[in-house]
Amino acid sequence: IIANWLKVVLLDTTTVLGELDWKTYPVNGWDAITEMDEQNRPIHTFQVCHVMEPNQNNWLRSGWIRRQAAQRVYVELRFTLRDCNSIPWVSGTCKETFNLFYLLSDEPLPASTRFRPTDYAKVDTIAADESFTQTDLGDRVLRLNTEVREVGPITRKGFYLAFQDVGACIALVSVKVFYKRCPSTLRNLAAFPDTVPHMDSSSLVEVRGACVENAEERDTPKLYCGADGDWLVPLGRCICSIGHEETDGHCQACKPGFFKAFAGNTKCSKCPPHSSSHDQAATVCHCDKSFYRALKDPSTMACTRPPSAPRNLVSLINDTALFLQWMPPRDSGGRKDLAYNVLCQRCDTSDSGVTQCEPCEPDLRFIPKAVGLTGTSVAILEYAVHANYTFHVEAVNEVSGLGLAARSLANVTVNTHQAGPALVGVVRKDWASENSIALSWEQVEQPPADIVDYEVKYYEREQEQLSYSSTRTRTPSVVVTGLRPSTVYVFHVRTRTTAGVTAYSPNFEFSTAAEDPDVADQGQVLVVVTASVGDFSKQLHTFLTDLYFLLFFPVPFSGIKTYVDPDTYEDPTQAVEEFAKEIDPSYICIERVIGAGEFGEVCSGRLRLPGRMDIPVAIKTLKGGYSEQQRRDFLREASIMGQFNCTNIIRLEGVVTNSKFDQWLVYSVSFIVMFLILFSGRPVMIVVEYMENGALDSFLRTRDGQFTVLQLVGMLRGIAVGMTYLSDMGYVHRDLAARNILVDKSLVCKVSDFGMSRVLEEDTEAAYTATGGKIPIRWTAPEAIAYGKFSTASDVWSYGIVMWEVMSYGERPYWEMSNQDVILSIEEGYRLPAPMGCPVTLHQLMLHCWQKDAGQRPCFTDVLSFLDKLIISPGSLLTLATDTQSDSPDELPDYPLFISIGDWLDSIKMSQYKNNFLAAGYTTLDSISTMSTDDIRRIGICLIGHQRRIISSIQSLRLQLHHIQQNGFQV
Ligand code: ACK
Repeated sequence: IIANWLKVVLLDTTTVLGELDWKTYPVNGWDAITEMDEQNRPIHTFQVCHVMEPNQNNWLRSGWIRRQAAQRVYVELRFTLRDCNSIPWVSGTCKETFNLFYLLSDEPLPASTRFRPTDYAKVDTIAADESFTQTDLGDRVLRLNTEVREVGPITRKGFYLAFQDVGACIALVSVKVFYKRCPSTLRNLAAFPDTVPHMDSSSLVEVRGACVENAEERDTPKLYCGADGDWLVPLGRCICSIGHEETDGHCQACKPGFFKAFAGNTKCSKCPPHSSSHDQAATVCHCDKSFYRALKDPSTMACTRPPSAPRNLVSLINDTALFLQWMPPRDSGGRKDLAYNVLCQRCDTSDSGVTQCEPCEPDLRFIPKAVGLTGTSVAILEYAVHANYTFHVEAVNEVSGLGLAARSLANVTVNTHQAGPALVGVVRKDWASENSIALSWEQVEQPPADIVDYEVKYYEREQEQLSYSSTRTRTPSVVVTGLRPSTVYVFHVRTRTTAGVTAYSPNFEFSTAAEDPDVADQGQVLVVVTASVGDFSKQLHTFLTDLYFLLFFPVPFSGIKTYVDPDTYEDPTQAVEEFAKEIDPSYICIERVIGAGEFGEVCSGRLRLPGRMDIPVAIKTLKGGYSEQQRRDFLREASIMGQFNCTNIIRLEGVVTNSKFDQWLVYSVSFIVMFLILFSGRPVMIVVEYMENGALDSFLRTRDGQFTVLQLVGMLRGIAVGMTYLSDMGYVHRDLAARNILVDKSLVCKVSDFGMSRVLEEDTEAAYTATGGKIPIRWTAPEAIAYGKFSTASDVWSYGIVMWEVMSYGERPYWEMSNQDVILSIEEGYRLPAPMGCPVTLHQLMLHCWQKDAGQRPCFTDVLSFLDKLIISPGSLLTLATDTQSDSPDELPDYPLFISIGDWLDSIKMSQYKNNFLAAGYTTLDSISTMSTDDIRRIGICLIGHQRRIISSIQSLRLQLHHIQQNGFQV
């Protein structure tokens, strides 16, 4: 039951103001008594009390009562009935009940109608509950009874009630006639009208509800009106429409600032970030200015905007491919669907100095693709040489282009000057058979770098380059096989030099010979043709895969040359002559001094060889007043460097050994340089390629935290390529360290500083060992320190240290520990922990390089292929080494508080954070030694550079504590 019935009164004798006009039969049976109450309202009472006389049959009949909507009515009687025993001398005729009757009629009976008791139907015999009630005092009080009887069904428009007395003593105080209705109600957002129950008490009235305003029907809302006027069994429901929510059974409009996009009984939601609704009943919140919603975005999602431009876009160009790398934009616009598009333009400057740009040629290949990149790098193949490309990397998301906002572009201009024109003259057909064509060509120009091979690309002319094939040859001729008879093929050739690929030659068209019918019948030829042409796309795929790996991961040229130690020459000058080109000083233009070495200044300048473009170079000079030994030591490096030819090894352009200083005066452009030359007597110089970013260690220190892990791994890969080359040549570097790696403008890292004996004199890191040699302790493998056992394996150890330097942005290995302590710690098994933000895989590689047993360390080829795997699946770089882990074998001891937190922070120039540590409860060095990067962040140190410095110092502290635990505390 869900609602209380509604009472509709048809008659109430207590409220009838005038005469009741009820009839009595016989006239002296019932007595109508009307008294006035204190408010002067009539009280109608009917009495009868003929208890002493036998055979009583007194009737009292009401007026005609209109039934209205009633189907069944209720009669409520209030009366007193005397107990026969209470009447003295009462005879046996005394009764204690009376009878209730009714008569249906559509209208009042005419006054003349004779009263006939038989016309009336009996409802019930009414008895009193108890005629008298005993009071506490023992008095008997007449008690008022209330009895209710149901009368019906009422099938006519009205009815009469009649009361039959058969000899009782009754006072009928009030008669109330009413019927029940189910009241109008709201249920499940539907309104139900008030409803009269069915006349048959066992059946229910089904009522359909109407949805309230701003609601809509889901399942037909229904209620059932029961006979007693109660609502039963609610079914179905309505729900508030969009823009409205339920409040107190109604659907109210959403307030401004709120919205509801779907019909349902949910509340209005607050407008998501960057959106608002100004009116009531909003079904959607509109995005604020410069914010947007993509088509697929749900209305509950915050409005977003296009990302900002990619950051730190750099280009890298190696032998055959051009790489672009960048960092994600600072602002992703609040979305996760960030992608990048690479747009390319080729800009050429005419002789008159006007630069014209046009879209790049369509055959430029982008790997993996140019549009919709999700990673932050792309490789570009098939670019033309001697061209200026401008690449725009655009960061986009689903809302890019929706507004008027400018595009988020980062630009980089790449100049592909390093290779040269096609180098191939006319391509001639030497002979042709049905299935083969032999071609040859001439090399027209002096190549700028050594020729690796030629690539011949060909396709059937009729196929218009839908698919093509290609082949390689080391000589300027080739026999292309697997062709179809009588078919015209288009060929073009390009040269691959160690400096990159050239542009393709123009197209040359040649036809295969006509088919010889005798031979064609022989299945063998057919087989060849199907194998080569039918399987074309598979071949192409294999070829492209090979090419991809060749371009991305060129394996250094190995096993052909071996390194010749210049010390094996009786006269070291001979070695210089053999391996280093003598440069006429008039070709060198010195511009400025960029550094100082042990032997003299290092300058930058330009080298202008006749017939060649001038190139930027670094010029190492030998101080004036040098001894013959110094001159030999100085030039020793050139005779070593001159033997190498690898992208990741600093390239020797040549040496100046026998010049006259007056020649120099003409060519030096700066006063300092002129001065320098004037005082250096006969200048001796080593000219090497210019590396714009200088030494790797200082380069990283000034760009703390600015590279992606992938960029750092790219640098490490370059160094590994250089070291693989050196180890293949049989050369042991002995002083591999970040300070001896140079970085060019495209972030290509090259190994430099050759000629160990000299280098170590110069290297401020080198210290004398017990055996008297001078060794850079922190970078050197233990067996090399202990017994001078230098090998490629000891270079691998140093490579591990370089990895650590790179990943920690130029931190000093083993921090401020003394050399002696470093040696002892290594001996005890301690190894450098992973720098902050270093992927665990890279730290594992470092630990692998630092195995005590040299035989267990990886070789450089292993290192290189490991790094290549990481680059191909950069997901492997996502797990970072946890920085709380202790790399020491045992737990740290309790140790005394040597210095205060304040002193410690002062010592690392981070004094500004004293309060952060103290406020967070870090008051002892003991407590900070277990802090992680997260802890550092939590106490409010947000700058990455500062986090790195503090974490690094904590690691160093941990190491020192471990050392103290092992060896005791020495002041
Ligand atoms: O860190 P840097 O700028 O890089 O300072 C040192 C300095 O000369 C003394 O060695 C810089 N340097 C050495 N070789 C080159 C080179 N090939 N290109 C550019 N800078 C060089 C080195």
